[in-house]
Amino acid sequence: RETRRFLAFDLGAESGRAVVGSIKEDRLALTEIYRFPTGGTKINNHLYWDVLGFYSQLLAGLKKYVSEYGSDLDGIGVDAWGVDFGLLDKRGNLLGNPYHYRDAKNEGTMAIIDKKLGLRELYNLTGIQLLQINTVNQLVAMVRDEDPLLPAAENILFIGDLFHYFFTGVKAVEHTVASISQLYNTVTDDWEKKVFAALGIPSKITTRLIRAGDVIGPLKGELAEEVGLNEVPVIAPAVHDTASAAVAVPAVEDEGWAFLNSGTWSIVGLELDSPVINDRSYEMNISNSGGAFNRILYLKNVMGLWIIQCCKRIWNKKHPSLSYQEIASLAQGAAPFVAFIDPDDPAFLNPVDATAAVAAYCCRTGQAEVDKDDIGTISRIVFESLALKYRYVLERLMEATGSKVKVLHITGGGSNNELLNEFTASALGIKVTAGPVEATAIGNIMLQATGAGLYRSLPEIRRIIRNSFEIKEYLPEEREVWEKAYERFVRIIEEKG
Ligand code: LFR
Repeated sequence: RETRRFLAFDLGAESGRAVVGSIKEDRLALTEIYRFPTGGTKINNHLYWDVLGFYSQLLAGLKKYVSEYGSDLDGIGVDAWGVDFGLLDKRGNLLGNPYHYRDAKNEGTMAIIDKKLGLRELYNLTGIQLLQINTVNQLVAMVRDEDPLLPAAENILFIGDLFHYFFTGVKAVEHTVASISQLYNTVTDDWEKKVFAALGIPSKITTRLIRAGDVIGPLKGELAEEVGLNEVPVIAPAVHDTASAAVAVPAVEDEGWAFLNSGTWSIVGLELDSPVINDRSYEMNISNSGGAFNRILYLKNVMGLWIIQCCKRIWNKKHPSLSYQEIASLAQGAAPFVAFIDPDDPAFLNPVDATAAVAAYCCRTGQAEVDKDDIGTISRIVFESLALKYRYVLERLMEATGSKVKVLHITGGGSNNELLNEFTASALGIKVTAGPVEATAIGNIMLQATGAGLYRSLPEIRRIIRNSFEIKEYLPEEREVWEKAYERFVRIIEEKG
């Protein structure tokens, strides 16, 4: 066969997608063949992921593939958001439902970690930003709560790894997703047993590590038969979605670039050859997360479009048909620079009513009274604040590494938001490019293709991506106005009570 085909499953916090990548000569063509909603499930005060439901959806995606392309396929790989995990018992069965990282049990875990190990020591050992959502915090909560699942657990598998296991029966954890758990040492490239020991987390749960591009095993015979596929290898992408997306950044080497993968989270980062773990990176709480091809993704999480997703849910009660598109156009029509929020304020981690949380932040910081039902104003505040926060974070990434960024490449679903792209270029005062939207699925596919022997390096892959997808460019406008806005923004987020 001339055309090689790989199927990427990309699971996000809002939706899961099955995307077919067809590779012929130096071009990649993408087709989304299946999509389903994800999102958390709340039961009795805990927030979970319905992974068995997702699994049925993945099988439906495989069947859809067969109905459209036939029984031949060169590879299957799953990526997902990081930090969340399933635990397997000694017979290899899944224990309970994986918790959602926004579950409230993680509150109070930083103080425990600080007491038992020291936050600085945790950072020194792992090089990962301290965030309440991290795997280590979730496990510390389970230890604190004497969760009976933990003593019964023999293996930890992150969400994408879990589906690889369901597909193949092989227990393996891919290194990029292990790296952001904060149970992993990026320098020694292995699980960090000191963290387990200090925090009382059973280290027997550590699972064999693999790298992006490794063949995990064939899709189980009975599954292949059920969905109608011939024998097909399951090949690990970067299971951490952000690391798969980073592969698909249309960057030219040495142009002085940063990336922003924009989705539920906005991840702002630089690609480095080795980790930077020092006082500055600790103070600025920057992650040295593992990347494919042995790169380090030096990055920070910004709360991102999650805030808009939460606002939309509230507005949709009164305006059921309100779309993201309409939200953006209402924002465009609203008055500029009315007030700012710090998107990373804890008030926005899991708000009951995000529109009220935005209004309350503006009021509490003495900026303005805003009406929570004013869709244009609230969303404009969020978009402007995101753009300004990107600059704030990017300045810190540059300062800690002494590098100069000349272009920011925005990828992911959020790169569709033209207004936010314009704001970002203006806030940063540099050129911004947007696309590809499906960077994560593309990275997933290209890493599978690498495992299948098609490619050997990142520059080679990125050349094909630039060759295959349209990339838009945005240049800064109204520089002075945005400079002033930035000064105001910094004052507000640094002084807030
Ligand atoms: C993005 C992402 C981030 C991670 C967050 C929570 O989808 O994977 O990289 O910090 O979700 O897992």
